[in-house]
Amino acid sequence: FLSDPKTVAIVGCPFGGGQPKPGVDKGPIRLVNAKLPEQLKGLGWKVEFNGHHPFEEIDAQSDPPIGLLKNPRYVSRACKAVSDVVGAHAKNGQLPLMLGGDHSLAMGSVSGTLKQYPDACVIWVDAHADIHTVDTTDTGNIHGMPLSFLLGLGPKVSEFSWVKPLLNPSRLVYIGLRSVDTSEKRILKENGIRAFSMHEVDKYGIGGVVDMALDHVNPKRDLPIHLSFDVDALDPWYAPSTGTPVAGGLSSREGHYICEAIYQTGCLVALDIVEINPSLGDVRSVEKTLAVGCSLTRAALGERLLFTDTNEKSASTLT
Ligand code: 6HN
Ligand code: MN
Ligand code: MN
Ligand code: MN
Repeated sequence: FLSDPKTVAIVGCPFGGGQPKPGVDKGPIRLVNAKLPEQLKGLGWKVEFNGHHPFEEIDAQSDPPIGLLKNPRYVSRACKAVSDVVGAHAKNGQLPLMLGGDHSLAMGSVSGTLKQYPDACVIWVDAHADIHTVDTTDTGNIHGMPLSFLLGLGPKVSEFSWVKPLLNPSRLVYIGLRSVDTSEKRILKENGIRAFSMHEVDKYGIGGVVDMALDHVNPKRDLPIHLSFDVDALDPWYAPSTGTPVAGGLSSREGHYICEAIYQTGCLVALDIVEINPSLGDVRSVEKTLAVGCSLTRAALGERLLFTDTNEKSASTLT
């Protein structure tokens, strides 16, 4: 799916309007300062990064809630911008890497991917289902809702009319869930959406879960894959600096295994790494979370524990 030389286009999204905690907008800046672009170059990628996306602020007065939805215009405009940028990179044969910022941004990134690849499937790695509709949300935080917009579920909100319901429920699969609201469970059931919670990870092991998830959304391993990775899928031990941590999550290796296995399909066309909040926790927690964010990204872009298939020279000198 990607052009040669394989290029990753970093879409830095300093944005936190989809949730209430300050600081998540600094996630992408800190990931880039931690030398993520250089690390990806080290894996053999050409890296395009033209600075973080400048989102225009909207003052709270001109952005009152719509129903329960908080900052609806701010979130909608930011996501529309992300959709356009991600779509353009995908069209160029580049792999867009969206660095959040909060998970509402995936409304934009997944929209951009689906514009270019209408048959793409989405693998959503998260503690949460992020599928509340306008009717079911109890917090009004839009980072808990992006999938309902992408799937076209629930009442329409004209502010978000640019989001086309391009995602078929059969092309979505979750891994890592453990905090799913009652109304979200109903939505998953009604729409027949396949989900592998931590219970299934415990029962089948991460290898079995990833195989089953891929068999469900991508049985012949020939469809493009958008991987949307919320770092709160990891246990808070490994990713403490995040806004909605939930105990009992993926181990560091389980998270990396998901990324490695998806890379190995050769079908990955877009990646989101979201919800790192460097304002939460002590210095050590922040360092830990940024480091795991970088290494998950490297794993999804081809880093191997033994040899990297993108740098055969180093593999052959080792033998
Ligand atoms: N995330 N279900 C909760 C809510 O507010 O609707 C939590 C959402 C968390 C969203 O972590 O991306
Ligand atoms: Mn999420
Ligand atoms: Mn989450
Ligand atoms: Mn909720």
